[in-house]
Amino acid sequence: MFDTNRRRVLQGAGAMSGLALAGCTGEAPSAEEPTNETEPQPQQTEPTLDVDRVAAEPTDIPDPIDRDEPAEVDVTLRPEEVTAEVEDGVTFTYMTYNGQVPGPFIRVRQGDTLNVTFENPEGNDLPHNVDFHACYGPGGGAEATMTSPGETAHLKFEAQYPGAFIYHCAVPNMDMHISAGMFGMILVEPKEGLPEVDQELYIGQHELYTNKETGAEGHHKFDMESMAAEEPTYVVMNGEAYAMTPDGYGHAAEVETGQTARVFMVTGGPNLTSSFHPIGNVWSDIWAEGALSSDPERNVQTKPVAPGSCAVATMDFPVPGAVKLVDHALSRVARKGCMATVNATGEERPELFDPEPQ
Ligand SMILES: [Cu+2]
Repeated sequence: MFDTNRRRVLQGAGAMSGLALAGCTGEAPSAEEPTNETEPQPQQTEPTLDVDRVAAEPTDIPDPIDRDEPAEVDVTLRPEEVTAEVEDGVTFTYMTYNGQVPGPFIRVRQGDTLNVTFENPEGNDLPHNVDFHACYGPGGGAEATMTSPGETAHLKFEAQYPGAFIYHCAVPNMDMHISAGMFGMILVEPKEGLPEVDQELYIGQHELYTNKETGAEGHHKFDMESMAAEEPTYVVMNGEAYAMTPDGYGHAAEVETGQTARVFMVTGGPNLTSSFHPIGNVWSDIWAEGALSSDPERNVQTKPVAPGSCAVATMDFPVPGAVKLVDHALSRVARKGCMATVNATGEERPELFDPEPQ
């Protein structure tokens, strides 16, 4: 599907703007310009912050669907190019859907029709689009939504099959755009709905490839070479290093012991598979690939979530304490920013877990 569409997307991009094609050779907006040392160069100014936070709020998920009939659902996606912090003192110019990474959580029911408005803001530098994996149709809608800055496109499709699916930018430099943050999840609930849980969480993992060392202060520019080599500077959950931990914005969620939580996980990549694991817990049920038509696997420790795929998992919290959600390729956790925590509070249960047995 990709290959047959790619040429046409390339042609479309070329017709609308040379920027995307220029980017193919590495002349992306943040790439280094050659300098002429005999002439004075203009003062290089570092981009200023556009937003305080690019990390999607993990609990910002539409409510479960309470309908027996199909509906038409309006969705507006705006590709927004914003400079924000990856961690304290480190800035990066992200490409996002609606200013957050991952993009807005879209929730529909099998059989619903989506009316998508795709608004590429005037102030952007690049063309963008969206490919929904929940969509039967060329490029998942990528060609229909291909827009240059200042253009708006519309797409209508029926979500015919249930599951949790990624959506992502699919311009010619799609790896760069996804790595800069352009991915999110669309959940197509089965007609019968999902089992009830107490909390739902939205987590997206992806890699940032920059021209500086991990943690080096200042503005990091996008780096094509390290992306081609698949050697990321950061591997993050929800766009920023350790955003959803007590060192960042706080726990991804607070639960009480005895409650259940459902984690919606999407791996944007563009290159690395997440070995998704809850430290001090287990995936009680997990629908690999987000394939909700299948039966879940039970009590799974670590589940690969490939780039361009999702997982839907439930967790139980019989005892209190923080659970760390990680990619079990642990150098990404220890050195590159990849962790989110969920904190369970409640009565100690020494008969189940006793850290200081007498
Ligand atoms: Cu894009």
